[in-house]
Amino acid sequence: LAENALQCLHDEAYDAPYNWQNLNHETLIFTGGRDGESLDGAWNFCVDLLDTGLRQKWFEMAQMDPEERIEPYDYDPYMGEQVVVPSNWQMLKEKWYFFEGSAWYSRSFNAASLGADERKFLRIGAAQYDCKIFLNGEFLGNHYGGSTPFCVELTEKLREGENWLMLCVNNTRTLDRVPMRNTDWFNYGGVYREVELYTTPKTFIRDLFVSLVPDGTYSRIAVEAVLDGPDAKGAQIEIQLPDLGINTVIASSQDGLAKAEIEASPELWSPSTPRLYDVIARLGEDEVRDRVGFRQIEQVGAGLLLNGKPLFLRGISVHEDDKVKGKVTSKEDLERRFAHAKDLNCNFLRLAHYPHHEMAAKMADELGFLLWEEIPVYWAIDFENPATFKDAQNQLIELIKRDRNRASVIIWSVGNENPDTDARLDFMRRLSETAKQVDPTRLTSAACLINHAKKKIEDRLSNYIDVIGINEYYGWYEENFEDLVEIGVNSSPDKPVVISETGADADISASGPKKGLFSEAYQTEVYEKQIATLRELDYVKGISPWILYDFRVERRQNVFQRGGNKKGLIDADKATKKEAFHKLAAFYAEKRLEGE
Ligand code: GCB
Repeated sequence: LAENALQCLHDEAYDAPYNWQNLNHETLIFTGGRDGESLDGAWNFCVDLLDTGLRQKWFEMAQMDPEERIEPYDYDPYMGEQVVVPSNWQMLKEKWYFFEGSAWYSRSFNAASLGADERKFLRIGAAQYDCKIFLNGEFLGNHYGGSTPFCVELTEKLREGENWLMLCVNNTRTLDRVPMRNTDWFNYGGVYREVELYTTPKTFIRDLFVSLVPDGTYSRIAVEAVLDGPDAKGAQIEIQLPDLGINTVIASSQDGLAKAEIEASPELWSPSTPRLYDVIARLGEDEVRDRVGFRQIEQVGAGLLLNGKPLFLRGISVHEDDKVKGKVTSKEDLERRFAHAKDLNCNFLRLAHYPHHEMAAKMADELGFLLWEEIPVYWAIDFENPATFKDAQNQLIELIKRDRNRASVIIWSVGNENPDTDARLDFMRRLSETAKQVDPTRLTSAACLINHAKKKIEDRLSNYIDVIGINEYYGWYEENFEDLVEIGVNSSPDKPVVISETGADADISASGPKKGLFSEAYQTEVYEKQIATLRELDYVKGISPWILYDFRVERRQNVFQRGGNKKGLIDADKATKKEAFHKLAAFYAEKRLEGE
């Protein structure tokens, strides 16, 4: 008791020793072509609203029969309730629906003894939001950010035989996080993407970036590999692209970086010809693989060019959300998503407002869709706070490192609808610069601001990004449609504009209205007017209306919303299309005929 009381006096310090944020983009490993050992399936689970676990150090508890224990204790890490990983706890039991706080996951796994030349890594696809990892009673690391993968090396800590892994995952919305407390999507918690173990040689390929040199000649492929381990310096890495007849060796420099530009004339990747090439990289016994498309995306004045040809983005925005599974993404879910995008005659998807499952971009590569990927720098976050910047920047780098071999991804978006303050400008300008440093082959964007008083696109951030995203809700939040026309006249941006959002709610359930706001008829009318107006704005180089499916959100509770944002062109059942779906599909069919 005394100890507990003392801890209460120093409450703010209870989790300090576990908050290193040492699991970040630097500890990620490249997993393409590697065989992982899945740790998905049943894990022991317990919610911990008061963070007692960190205070009492539950992770240190010895494995013993409960009847043998000589101290009182509040948790059974080796037994108790079970959940399936990946999952969001909100979707599993009603009592966890609005739970925000820490939850503990634990399970054992067996490990053979590691060979002298082996290393072992744990990779977690995503955990919302703060995840602390403990192995055999010891704290190994902590990751911030709810939608990007992270890795921790287990090599030195692994035991032969049974090992106990424990995760403390916290989804509390706080002022310093990215996003912070107020969003328009549901705050799902938990380990909701795959968990795997990987074994590599001591010196191995930590990262591999393969791209077309963006110089307009389409004649060189850039390869950049990061080698890690005692023999990384000066090591020889073999790169093969069999279909291009490439088989070459690159020597790494003193810091283990192997870089080269290789002459090649690949068939270019585009939505109509989504050609991918097998890439194999070998370093001694280590081998990784990927399938990579080669193409060039450019911003030239107010134009967007793909492989030198003008491009119009026929898009749709999409959240990662499912009525039954929450944020857990399956192959079937993504296949349905892309099939719906195809029905809409889209060539583009905006994956809002955070990094989606990595399978989405892999599928887009194969199927031929262009993607906008984004980090959750959403609305007003703590732009003044250096720790918040570090977190946002890390999420951005983790996303880029994960997906920069994906031809489908053309835009890194550094945020959405943020107030135009000095601190925000500095914060987001630096994010855009970071994206360019980590990946000089793609464009940057953000959903910028309209000055409604001046009826003009006006946002200082637009000077520091390549594509100006605009969310405009004429016919919904803004009543007067004529203003949109005026904005068109008043703005003459020197960069391409993409209408990253527009739309209106429609409740198509039996209790939905038949006319006026929230009716299907009203949503259709908004789309008709939007389409008519946007046809006239020649600097608009694409649109991604809001949104493909209705989605769950805590803050929408009126009689028609009932806990959901109903701006979907398809109901949350992911099957029933609304009338506006067909209007947009017809517009896009026309645009496609125009060759755009
Ligand atoms: C927006 C936000 C998006 C919301 C949408 C809405 O501007 O970017 O996250 O869901 O509006 O429905 O209000």
